[in-house]
Amino acid sequence: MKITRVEAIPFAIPYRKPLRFASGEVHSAEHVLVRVHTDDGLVGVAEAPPRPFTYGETQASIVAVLRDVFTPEVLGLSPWEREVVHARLGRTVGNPAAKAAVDMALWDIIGKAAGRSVTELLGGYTDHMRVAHMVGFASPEQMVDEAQRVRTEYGITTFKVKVGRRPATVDVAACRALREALGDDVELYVDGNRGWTASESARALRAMDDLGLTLAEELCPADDVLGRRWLVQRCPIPFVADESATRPGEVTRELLAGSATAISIKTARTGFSTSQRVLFQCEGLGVEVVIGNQVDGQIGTLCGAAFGAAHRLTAQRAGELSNFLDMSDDLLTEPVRITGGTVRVRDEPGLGIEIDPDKLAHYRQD
Ligand code: MUC
Ligand code: MG
Repeated sequence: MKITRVEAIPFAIPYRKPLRFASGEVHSAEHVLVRVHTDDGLVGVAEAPPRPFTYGETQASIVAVLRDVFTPEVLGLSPWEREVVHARLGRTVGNPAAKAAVDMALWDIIGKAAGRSVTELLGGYTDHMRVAHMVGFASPEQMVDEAQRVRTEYGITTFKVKVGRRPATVDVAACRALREALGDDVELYVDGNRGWTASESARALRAMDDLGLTLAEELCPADDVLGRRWLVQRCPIPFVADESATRPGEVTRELLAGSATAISIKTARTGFSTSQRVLFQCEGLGVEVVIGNQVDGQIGTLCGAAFGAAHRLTAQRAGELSNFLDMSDDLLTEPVRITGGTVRVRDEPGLGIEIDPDKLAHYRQD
């Protein structure tokens, strides 16, 4: 089986309401659908969500790098030769979402060829993931309303609250309002997307000490090297590295330097192959991991769920798998459903993704 063609199709689907956080905001899912074709007719599918404010990739850059740089490197290879694909794509620095989409589409093909789901191939630990919902910036009342609606409609009881605004008292008030409204049974954790300094972060953590937060993510920049290390040493809960530790080397550096004590794994930027490397690295070091969300659509959500459910360590805590709820539509013939606070992985071969041709025709931008 040989790779014969790679399609990179830009599409845009508006959000019902924008998601706002310290490093940016998302109003429309301007993603790239990646389809890898093979000579025996199997096609692998994945989605690349650019986050220009974090990694510098844009929809146009992903289409261009796939067309001009990565596709010529993989044409003629077998989808089973994943290490060769990685060695070739890895020569280019950066472009994580473009590389990850190629990797996940190859796993989709491998699953279809083997007649097994990607979750089974990766580890087969379970068939579902508990879901954590990300609550973006708004007034405390609006944030509470959203969390209550999501709990009632989808049974979700874990919430990641975006923080990192100034003054930090705004976020402290929002977290307090969420705890008071939702009670002690929900899990709350915070993600600052590098919005605060180390001292602002320390002050905010002290002010929220009684709220029972479980994780603190990227409260200040990792490049504030000594300040961040100082903060992490004082942080009473695991401090998650997300955008500061996206590759195995960065994970090692951040953890060994004492700049993080937990790691967010996002299949949108490390695919399945590198996500697995990061996961096993964290497992060996005894560090907690979270399945994060790069503001994925439903295709990306299925990828995150497939990976999370495959492994014990990722399945034991809720994964951030609900951002697609803010989108007005998606591309799948069979939409992703969250019920009882969980999402089930598809047991069809590969990722179980079928694209609705009419929806794709409607939303594609090329
Ligand atoms: C997160 O965990 O930071 C925001 C930007 C991005 O790339 O992911 C989201 C959520
Ligand atoms: Mg984050």
